[in-house]
Amino acid sequence: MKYHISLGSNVGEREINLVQAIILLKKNGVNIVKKSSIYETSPVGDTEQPWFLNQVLEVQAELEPRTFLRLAKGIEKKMGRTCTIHKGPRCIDIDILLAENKIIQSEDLSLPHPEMANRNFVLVPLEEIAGDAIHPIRKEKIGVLWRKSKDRSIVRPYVPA
Ligand code: PH2
Ligand code: MG
Ligand code: MG
Repeated sequence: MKYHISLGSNVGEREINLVQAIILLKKNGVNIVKKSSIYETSPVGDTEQPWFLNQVLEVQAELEPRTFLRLAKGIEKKMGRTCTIHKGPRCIDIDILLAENKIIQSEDLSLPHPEMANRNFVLVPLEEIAGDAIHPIRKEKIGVLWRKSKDRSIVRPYVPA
């Protein structure tokens, strides 16, 4: 199944954390098909935390959505996600955005990701690699969601120091 996933890091060596997450995904049989650029983004929600690096991937994995979710959570844990503050700083956050046109609404997993259309840090990199993808509930392309987004947080290309 094809998935679009979002990576985010705002603690430690942020770029290395993104690279490490990709290495661990590959090790677990996930094929990386496309990678967006890396963006530096202002925090959404709790703004009293460091800026993030965010990236979106298109991947191919022979895994059901819940199995893939478990893998993603396992990688987050392995990478030392020690912070327990909900929506607070984290070494790595791996979120499943889309699983083709699947719609899942359950306690443990919601697809499409319920906040994806409200987050510039998702829409900008997703538009870069999947501008033609259709949001299966909104039935609109990513670029349309982006133009309609009310999020005013900042998303800028990441320039390594
Ligand atoms: N993740 C959050 C909350 N806020 N803000 C940015 N810019 N990037 C994120 O990845 C992010 C966030 C919860 O997962
Ligand atoms: Mg998240
Ligand atoms: Mg998450």
